[in-house]
Amino acid sequence: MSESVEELLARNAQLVEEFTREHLPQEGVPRVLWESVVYGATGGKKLRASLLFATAQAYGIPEEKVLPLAAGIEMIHSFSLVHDDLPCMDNDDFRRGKPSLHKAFGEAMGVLAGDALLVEGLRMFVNNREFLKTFGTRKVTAVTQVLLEALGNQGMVGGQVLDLLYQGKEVTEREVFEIYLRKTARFIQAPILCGGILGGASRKERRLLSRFGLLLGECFQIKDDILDVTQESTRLGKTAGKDLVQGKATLVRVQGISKAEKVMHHLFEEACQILASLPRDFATLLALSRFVITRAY
Ligand code: GRG
Repeated sequence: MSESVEELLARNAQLVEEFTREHLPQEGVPRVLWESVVYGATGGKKLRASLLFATAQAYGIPEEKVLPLAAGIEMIHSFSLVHDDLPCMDNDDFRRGKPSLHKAFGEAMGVLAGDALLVEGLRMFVNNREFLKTFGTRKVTAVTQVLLEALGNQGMVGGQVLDLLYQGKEVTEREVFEIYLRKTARFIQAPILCGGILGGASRKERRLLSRFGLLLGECFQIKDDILDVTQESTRLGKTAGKDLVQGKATLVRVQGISKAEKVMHHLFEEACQILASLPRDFATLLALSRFVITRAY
């Protein structure tokens, strides 16, 4: 790879954000709604889109073919952040280096633009004729199912509820991983698995990609929790140090930073072994995965 991972992420971010702005319907839509949705979808690392691009690339699929899905996934991810920042959730005023959506547009728009990011995020690829023509209804239905499962009660919504229920309580490592798995890991796994599905991966390859994706998702959340206690808000683009203040159930709280780091590296090793066992060139996916555990933001 001639470009750095940071350059790759920046290039992908531009691609995804331009596509989103171009394809988000404006006709008959209140201006404030369109603007707040674009505001919510703008910024961030675009890691999930990049994971999809990298997996699809290993199956010979160029970025532009999966762009509608990449944009949709990032909009849905943005929805989770917008709602997570609301006063009734994690109550955060700062996200992606700018005021949270509800701070910029008011609380009601925080709720409504969040809703719109989910629905319009799904429409981005389900309604895209070119995407349907390229991959066919069976594959598009399969990736939609993967995303809905990752987001539903057994996925992100359930994980967020556990996150709230365990707040301020004594928790075990197992309970922490239950939150990680649902709240974060399944939606990191999803774009990787979707790339495999669209690429026609065999059942065995899909099983290995799923396992790899979950391990990477757990690494991602552990790193996120470590950064929360070690990094500055300005570098993170969100308020640092909140987990301890809010009594969040994190591995750092249960085990300390150094043990959490060891666990993360152990999970990462397992993930790398799985990727290496797959008969494809996953160099870009591997580079992105290394970024997940070494990143500073
Ligand atoms: C979205 C179905 C659904 C329900 C909403 C509010 C909520 C329920 C869930 C919150 C989930 C959440 C905020 C998980 C945390 C995952 C996490 C650490 C996200 C940060 O991801 P980055 O660092 O963000 O990739 P950027 O800004 O770079 O895109």
